[in-house]
Amino acid sequence: RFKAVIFDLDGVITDTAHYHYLAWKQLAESQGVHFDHEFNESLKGIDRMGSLDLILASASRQYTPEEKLALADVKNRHYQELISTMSAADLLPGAVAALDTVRAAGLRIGLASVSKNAFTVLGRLGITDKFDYVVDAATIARGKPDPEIFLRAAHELGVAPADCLGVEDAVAGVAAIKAAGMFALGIGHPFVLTEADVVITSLKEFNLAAY
Ligand code: B16
Ligand code: MG
Repeated sequence: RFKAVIFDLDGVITDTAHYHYLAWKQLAESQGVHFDHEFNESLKGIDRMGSLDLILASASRQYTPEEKLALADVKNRHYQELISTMSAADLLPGAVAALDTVRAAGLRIGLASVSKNAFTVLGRLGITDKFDYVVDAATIARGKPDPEIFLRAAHELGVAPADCLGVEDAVAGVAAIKAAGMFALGIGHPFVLTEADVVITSLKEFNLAAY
């Protein structure tokens, strides 16, 4: 019944959350801010500057916009160093099979990641050509939970939002899919992704015919 499937990247197709964790932790601690896995969870799906603002909210002083840009850049360079060794071995179980199932069913495939490193990550994973359209996060004004990125993907794929299935692991991402008027498949736990139409544990359980 769907005409397109729009995937999130981090936490759905690959797990870059750990690399974000390492890079943000070093940055946070350099500013005297405690950073742990729980904090990292709350940053899932939130864009770079939004994440930095959440971290610096616990700092003991105010930062100028210039200082913030410089800190975001330090984090990003560390993150880029960490992802530079990624390979197809970093694909999450079931991810390629899910993409191939969607392709075989004749549906269009989009990627809606707010990561400005998404093109690099897709390249390292070796799956760039599996997508008909990849949103360039640099051209998105409002991050998730705003529906902008999912609406852009649908528009560029030439499919009405109501005919799209969105796949997300983050609360903010599921909210963005629902706000876009799409069917939301959550990857994670139903107690967490309460807004999703269906929740599965990983793409290993992906069953297009069931939604
Ligand atoms: P970058 P997604 C998001 O990707 C991550 O979940 C989030 O933790 C990260 O801060 C954001 O990308 C921005 O990433 O610093 O590389 O631009 O889940 O939308 O694929
Ligand atoms: Mg994600």
